[in-house]
Amino acid sequence: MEVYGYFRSSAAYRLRIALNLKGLTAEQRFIHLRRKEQRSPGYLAVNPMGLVPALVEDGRALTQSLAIIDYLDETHPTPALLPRDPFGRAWVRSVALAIACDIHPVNNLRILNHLRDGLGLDEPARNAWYAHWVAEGFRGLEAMLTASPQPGTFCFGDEPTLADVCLVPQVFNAERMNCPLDAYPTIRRIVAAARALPAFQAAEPGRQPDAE
Ligand SMILES: N[C@@H](CCC(=O)N[C@@H](CS)C(=O)NCC(=O)O)C(=O)O
Repeated sequence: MEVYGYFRSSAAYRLRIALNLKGLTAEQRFIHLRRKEQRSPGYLAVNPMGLVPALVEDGRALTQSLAIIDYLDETHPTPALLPRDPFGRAWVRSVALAIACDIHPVNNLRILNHLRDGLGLDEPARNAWYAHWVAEGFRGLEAMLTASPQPGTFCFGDEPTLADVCLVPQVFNAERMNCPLDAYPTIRRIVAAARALPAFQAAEPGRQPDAE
């Protein structure tokens, strides 16, 4: 199994956490996003969308971090990253999708680059854009998590799920961009608990071989 990623990519970070939680190892291939290696013909042959992560197994490629994690959860069911009951599964997915579909994409590197190169926004304006969408997304996430149908140490109960796998990297991004997090005590509590786990620690961007 080969995983294409970049240390600072939060989507790749999700996949690293999931692999670690399941005790799986993969050969790492590093795609340097700031050098635009995601647009190289070689990588576009793996993921035509030009985004990381991607997973290649037996010569077949999978893209989209959540689809890859679903695949790993089905092929390596223990420990499960989704609850057993249908409502719990859907709820955990709703948190993961709120992050992966509603929060993450608007602050992705290519969007920020387009704000700079296509629309001429200066750095303070780009940072304000970033902080606005973090605040908007985290406001909703905080309310969702505070009303978790299974309150516990993590987003849903006392075992980490796909929701935590997505939450921790998103908070890392927000911290890196100096977004204030005081208004989100539930998010901070859950992330602190997850960060205490070795599987989450080993996936941290600063611990990756391509970290700068
Ligand atoms: N929905 C995709 C998002 C992938 C994605 O946006 N990856 C970012 C890094 S977190 C990327 O490759 N960005 C490169 C770019 O914006 O050019 C997933 O979950 O895998």
